[in-house]
Amino acid sequence: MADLQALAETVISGNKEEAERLTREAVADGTDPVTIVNDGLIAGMSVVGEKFKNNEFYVPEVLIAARAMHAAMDVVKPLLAESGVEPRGTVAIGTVKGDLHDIGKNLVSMMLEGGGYEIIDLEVDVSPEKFVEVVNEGNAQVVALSALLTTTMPSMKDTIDALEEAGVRDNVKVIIGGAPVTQNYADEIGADGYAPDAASAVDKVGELLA
Ligand code: B1M
Repeated sequence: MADLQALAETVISGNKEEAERLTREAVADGTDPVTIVNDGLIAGMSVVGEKFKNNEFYVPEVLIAARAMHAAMDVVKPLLAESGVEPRGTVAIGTVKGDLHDIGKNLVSMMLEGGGYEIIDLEVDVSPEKFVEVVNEGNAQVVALSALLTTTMPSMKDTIDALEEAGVRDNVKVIIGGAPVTQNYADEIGADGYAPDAASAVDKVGELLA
């Protein structure tokens, strides 16, 4: 019987090789890939998210844990595709126009992936038009906007306005975050949600899609 608690521990400690090995072992044991993801990988990343929230983990530990999670995910992904398992939702994420900071955005992206969401990563300096284009393609249920500069925060409002003008605002939930961003600002510009950190972003997206 696969030890999924041990698998979760390898994600928490960022032991990539062990995470891959235990995942292969679980697959060989016949453990359901969804159970591997939920009770091993997502369980591990949830602990990482909590530790990050409580300042017990810092950015490097989260990145190392995410790397282990990704490596293990690569082992199970083909099996998930075969069994027709749908992701919990698809999130189009990017740092807004004029802003090149991507460390926080990447953490949010990795935590969401660890939380079972499909990610469309638009990277940095993403224009409102680009977000509209992706929403128009119909794959994303959530648009996630990150900004680290007070001067680029207005791009968040521009993006929401552009979604409205394109007539697709009601098709998606918009979540925003980044060091200078607040719940008040989210309310002011009509975003559906705000999260102060990567782990809370996973909770918020879950809430918005519930
Ligand atoms: Co820049 N920079 N930077 N910088 N930089 C800040 C943000 C700044 C506060 C530094 C300072 O002056 N004290 C300041 C902004 C001031 C302001 O606007 N009030 C600043 C400035 C001014 C600039 C430049 C203009 C500097 C210059 O060239 N004169 C320039 C701008 C470039 C541009 O974007 N156009 C610039 C450039 C850079 C570097 C390229 C050198 C580098 C970025 C490298 C990279 O990202 N690849 C950089 C860095 C590293 C920083 C600091 C030091 C660290 C940012 C970071 O990565 N934090 C930053 C000072 C600081 O914050 N101490 C600073 C770690 C990261 C994990 O946290 O991104 O907050 P954070 O993400 C958190 C949460 O905010 C949240 O979750 C994450 C994890 O918990 N979160 C979300 C983030 N996005 C979210 C989205 C969500 C939900 C939660 O939902 C969608």
